[in-house]
Amino acid sequence: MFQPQKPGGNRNNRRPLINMYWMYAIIVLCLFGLYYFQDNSTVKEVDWTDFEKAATAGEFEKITVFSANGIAEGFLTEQGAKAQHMHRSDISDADCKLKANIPSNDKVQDKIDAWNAVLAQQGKPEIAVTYDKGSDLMRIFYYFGPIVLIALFMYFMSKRMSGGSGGAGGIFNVGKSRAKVFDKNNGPDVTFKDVAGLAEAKVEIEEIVEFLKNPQRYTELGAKIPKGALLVGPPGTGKTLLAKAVAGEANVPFLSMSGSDFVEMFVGVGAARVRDLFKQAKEKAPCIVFIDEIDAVGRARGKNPSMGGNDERENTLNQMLTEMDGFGSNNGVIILAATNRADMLDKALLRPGRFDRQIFVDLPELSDRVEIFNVHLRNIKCNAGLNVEQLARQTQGFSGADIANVCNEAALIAARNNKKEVDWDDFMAAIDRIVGGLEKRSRVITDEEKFAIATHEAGHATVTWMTQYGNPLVKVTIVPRGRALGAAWYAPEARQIIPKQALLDTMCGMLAGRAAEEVFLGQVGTGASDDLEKTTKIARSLVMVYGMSEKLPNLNYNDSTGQDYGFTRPYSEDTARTIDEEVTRIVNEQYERAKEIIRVHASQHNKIRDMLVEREVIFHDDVELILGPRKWKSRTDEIIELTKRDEAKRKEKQDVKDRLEKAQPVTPEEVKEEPEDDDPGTPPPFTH
Ligand code: NHX
Ligand code: ZN
Repeated sequence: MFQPQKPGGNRNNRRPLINMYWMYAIIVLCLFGLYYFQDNSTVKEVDWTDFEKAATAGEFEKITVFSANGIAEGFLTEQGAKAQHMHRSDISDADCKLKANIPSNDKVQDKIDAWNAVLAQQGKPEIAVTYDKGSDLMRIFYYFGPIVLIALFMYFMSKRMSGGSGGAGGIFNVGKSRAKVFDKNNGPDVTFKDVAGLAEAKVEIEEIVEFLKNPQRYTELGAKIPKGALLVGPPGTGKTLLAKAVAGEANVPFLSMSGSDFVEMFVGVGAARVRDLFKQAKEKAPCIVFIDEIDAVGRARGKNPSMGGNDERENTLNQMLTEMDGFGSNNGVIILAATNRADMLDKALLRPGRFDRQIFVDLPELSDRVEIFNVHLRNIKCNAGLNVEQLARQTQGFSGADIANVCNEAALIAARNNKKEVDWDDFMAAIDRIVGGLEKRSRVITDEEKFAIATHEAGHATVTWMTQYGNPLVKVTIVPRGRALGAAWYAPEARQIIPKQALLDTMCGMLAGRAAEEVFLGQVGTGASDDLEKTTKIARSLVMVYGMSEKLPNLNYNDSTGQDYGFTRPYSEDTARTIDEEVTRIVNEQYERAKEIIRVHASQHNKIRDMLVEREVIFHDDVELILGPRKWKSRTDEIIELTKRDEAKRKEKQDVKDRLEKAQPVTPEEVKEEPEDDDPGTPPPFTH
């Protein structure tokens, strides 16, 4: 382990002394060495008498004596090799040798002298002798070298896997946390300025940065620093962005991890990673740990152990619970976590002392969307007259990520059309693209089909126009887009509370396409499947979630905790049948109502249908010309009016304030000037 370094210390000499390339080089060299020193000869072991016989027969060229081992090797001449029935290998051109143990009582040199004397008598050449004393070491290396090399190799491999800041994978490393560590030098360059909207969430999260920067401000008053905060909200609303901004602003180390990083096949690995993450965090304290998508581990633990469930995940969760609020103190470590399903999380995780505070990150409101658009439009060359507020109004229900996508898509569309700047039409096309998919003008549609599609869409338009809570219509189109052949586009209204009648009106409008087909075509087609699916879902939640049906009032059979009841329903068979009956009845009632509205407004419907067949796309104002102004004011208009009124009030106040400030005593020079400028009694020059 490295010693903790002093802040001033040089952090750069952490490089290992021998790096991996040197290791490879050494291994290759050793292999070459082995090959070079290797005894690549053909050897026959014989006993001493045979060795002696060969020597006296003059079959040896030379003899090497390994005195330490008591071995003699005789190198055979060509004839000698033949006589011993040995062959020189063609490939290695190796020597042929005879090898024998020297009898311990013999004096080798005397023996060889004797042999040479015999050979001299026969007129044959003498045998040369060399003595090799140091063969022991060579031999040991020869036998143990490869093992040592393999051991070294494995040591360095494991070292390399565990080393480095990235914390690469590898079998030696499964229990290590895979947190990405950011600090002052390599932090994400996101600040709170880059976070548009989310005003309330920002206040809370900015406070967390404060906790880390000067904790004594809070501890002096006896307050405990919170352990963690949970960022909750739908996807794309900027939870991760907020966390990144904290990292960018806090100036403390920031450990980022995803909940799924804890999940692994092996038993105990998740818990080990949690332990390691917290160990790492404590070493770096004060610091922030960010766990994205915490529901991957934090989902509520199953109730019945017989189901088996996911023991491994539960172990991981238990480890996290103990780490966050165990006996060990982890001062100066604040844990941020993000999820889009807070209701699914284990209750133990949400208890004070763990994630004490939940920060809701909601879909952006109108004013937030204006801000978000402004952030994303900073880098986009757009038309100077672009009405950002109108854009924000057209993107009700969009998340921050969706808006970013709209801006980018608009720029792409403008570029495709070789425009110099991105204008309103590009943004509209981008929104349509994102909501409805790609336009498919190439789809072949017969006139008969076109008529049917127009009938269906005109039905939607007519009925929503004529119901109180029908969403304000934006346009109706029979241009195929994505999977749809046609569509009626609405600006969905942002409601906090939805009255029952609004649900009924929505269903009525959705069923109106099918209803128009039945009324005017005499038969219905398959196309309305999506409408029916949505309608049935609404009807079902009206009965089961909102408790609004007559037969099952004020009952909620919804399970918002996400905890499964196994395969049992929390209601009886009778209730199940009643639910089905109520859903059926409600849908039927709305279908009949839609048909009724269409019959009453048949002539207008047909006008809209014909206009659609002719123009393919018609807009709000065209429909208004045919159906007349709507009886009910749209909530959006109301909100706009409210905002305008607030704005006017604010301006008025500001004006009063300004005037008061001006009326205050001022310096003599200003007093001199002022009457000339502001005197209302002075008539304009040209009236003289
Ligand atoms: C088909 N599409 O699948 C053809 C190509 C009744 C005039 N054979 O209700 O286009 O029939 O008011 C999301 C959005 C399926 C999911 C639209 C899944 C459409 C759409 C089927 C108009 N407009 N139906 C509508 C339509 C079809 C479908 C969808 C979806 C039609 C209807 C699609
Ligand atoms: Zn439809």
